[in-house]
Formats: sequence, structure tokens, C-alpha cells
Amino acid sequence: MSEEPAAVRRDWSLPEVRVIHDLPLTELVFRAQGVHRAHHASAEVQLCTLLSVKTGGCQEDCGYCPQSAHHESRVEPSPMLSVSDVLASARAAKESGASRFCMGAAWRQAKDGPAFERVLEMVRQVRALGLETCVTLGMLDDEQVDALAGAGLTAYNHNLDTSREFYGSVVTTRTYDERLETVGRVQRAGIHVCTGGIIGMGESIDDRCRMLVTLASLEPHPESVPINALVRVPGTPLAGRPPTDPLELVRMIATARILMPHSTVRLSAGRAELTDEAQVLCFLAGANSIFYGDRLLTTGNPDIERDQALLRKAGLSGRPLQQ
Ligand code: SAM
Ligand code: DTB
Ligand code: SF4
Repeated sequence: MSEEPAAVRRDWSLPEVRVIHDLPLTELVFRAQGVHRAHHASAEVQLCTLLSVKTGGCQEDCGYCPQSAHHESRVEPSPMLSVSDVLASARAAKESGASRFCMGAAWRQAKDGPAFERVLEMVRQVRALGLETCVTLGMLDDEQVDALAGAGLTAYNHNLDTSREFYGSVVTTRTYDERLETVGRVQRAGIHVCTGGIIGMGESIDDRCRMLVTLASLEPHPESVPINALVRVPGTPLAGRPPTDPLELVRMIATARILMPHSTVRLSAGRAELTDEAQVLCFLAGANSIFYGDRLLTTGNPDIERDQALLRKAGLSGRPLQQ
């Protein structure tokens, strides 16, 4: 913790962010690492395990997502998991060293009734294990946000995905403002917000920087910021995109770290295609969280043994449980 903490800003302009993003990579990573160690335990990585509790058949048309009913991606809709199945996965995640358990549902918006009640019970019981608990259920109204807060939810994931300008090229069934409204509701209820985006969908570098400007304008800054590299799933409209250059991921992570010094920055989807060296460069650039476990929601992730070996080789350790 050698540097004076930089003042947190919420008024970044696109040109300012673009200058940072485009710095020589060594300079950018050096600066990001300085911010990182001023605010975080520099050898600690948060391990979050993801579980899809309601898979497929989603009404939204998000171009990247295999769970959309609009695409040919052949993720069969499946019934919602039981609370006891979820709890068994959460216990296993805890035993493997995860400190956060994140549950996803392929919903446009959470609907009141038995399914939502079941999610609340999942949150209560996962929380009772001492794990941080996160859910991502689509759009929420005020009552649902309050119910989730009452169940002890730690964080709500709701990604902005990209810039306002590029958003309509990827999703047409909801608006950017609807996304921001849910994020605002969650923040007002005092639940931590986990919000970030995806690179590699055909957006420009300015689009990436605009998304970071918007994320860094939130009050408070998001507690966590997932940076996903597009997983190109056959049958989705974005399946034919070229692979994301890992160094572009490094730039994005470093810029997010500099803009949002206190946030946990998560190196999220896309790790299965990254080498150990590329991942370590992401950690050097300020990433301090990963999804940990053999699967993301419907696609693969490095297995636990590979991640444990990576952390060991790099001399990093999982963030301890905070009781
Ligand atoms: N249905 C809810 C929603 O959209 O908010 C929650 C689940 S949704 C799958 C959560 C996030 O996963 C999306 O916002 C998107 O950022 C990310 N995601 C989905 N498919 C992806 C893909 N193929 N590659 C990278 N990230 C993806
Ligand atoms: C986030 O930013 N990435 C996660 C989590 N939040 C919910 C989801 C990644 C999904 C990748 C594609 C899949 O496995 O279906
Ligand atoms: Fe549905 Fe979420 Fe996938 Fe969009 S990202 S299609 S809202 S599950």
C-alpha cells in the first residue's frame, strides 16, 4: 500500500479515458498496478463460483447469449433447480475455496411467485453458509429489490454490456436506460452492484471506453466490475466474430482499474481461451477476481485444478471468507 489513494472521480470524459486506454501497454499496466496496490491486497484474488439456476428459453435477444430463445444455439430450456441442489453446489464451492456464490437465471425480468420465492430461499441458505451471495435475474422492480435485500443478498449482477451507442446493435428487446434503472434501484436498496460488460462483439475502442465512462459515473462506483471476453457460441448471431486479442482484455482491465480504484475487477468469461501468461498479465493490470469452477452458466471455464495450479505458480491466493 505504497501510494496515496487517488481521489475517486465520477466525471471522466471519453477523451481522457481514451488517452489512458491507449497508453503504451507497459506504462498502462504500471499505472494500473500502482492504483491496484494502493487499494487492494495485491496478492489476493476473489474466487466466485457461478451456477445457472434457471437455464435457457429467455425472451430477450442478446446477440451474444446462447440462452436466448431467439437464437439457434440449442441450449435447451430446463426447469429451475431445487434449493437443495443449489445448496449442494454452494457447499462444494465453499470447500474448493470460493468466497462468493453467484446464481444466474435466464429471465428478462424476475416474476413474482414461486420461482422468485425459491430464489429468495436460495439466497438465504447460501448466505447462511457464510458465502457472499450474488444473483443475476434480469430487470427488477422496487419490491423485488427490497425482498432480495431482506434475504441478505450481497450483490446483484446486471451488466451494461457495452456503450449506449453500440447497445442497440446487440440487444433490441430492452433499452440501455432500462438497464441503468435496475442498477439504480439495486444501489438505492443498499445492495452492492456488480456491473460490467463484454468485449469482442464488434464494438469500437471508443465504445469500450464509453462503457467505462458510464460505469465510473455510478454513485457509488460498482462494487465489482466483470470484464468478459465474448464466448463465441455456435448458433448465436455473434458466433462468427474473430477471437478477442488477450492484450485488448489487458487494456480494458487496466483502464477499469484506474477509473474505479476501489472496485473488484473481475477477469470473467473467456478465460478458457487464455494462456496462464495472459491471465497473469490481467492480474498485473489490476484484475482481482475470477469465476472459479468448471462452468460459467452454459459454457466452459478452466477447471478448478488448472486454476489452483495457476494461483500457486503465480503466488496468489483466494480472498478469505468475510464472516
Ligand atoms: N438474464 C440476466 C441478464 O441478462 O441480466 C442474467 C444472466 S446473463 C447470461 C448475465 C451476463 O452474462 C450478460 O449480461 C452478459 O454480460 C454475460 N454473457 C452472456 N453470454 C455471454 C457470452 N457468450 N460471452 C460473454 N459474456 C456473456
Ligand atoms: C458476468 O459478467 N459474466 C457471467 C456472469 N456475469 C453472470 C456470465 C458469463 C456467461 C458466459 C456464457 C455462458 O456460460 O452462458
Ligand atoms: Fe436472457 Fe440474460 Fe441471455 Fe440476455 S443475457 S438472452 S437477458 S439470459
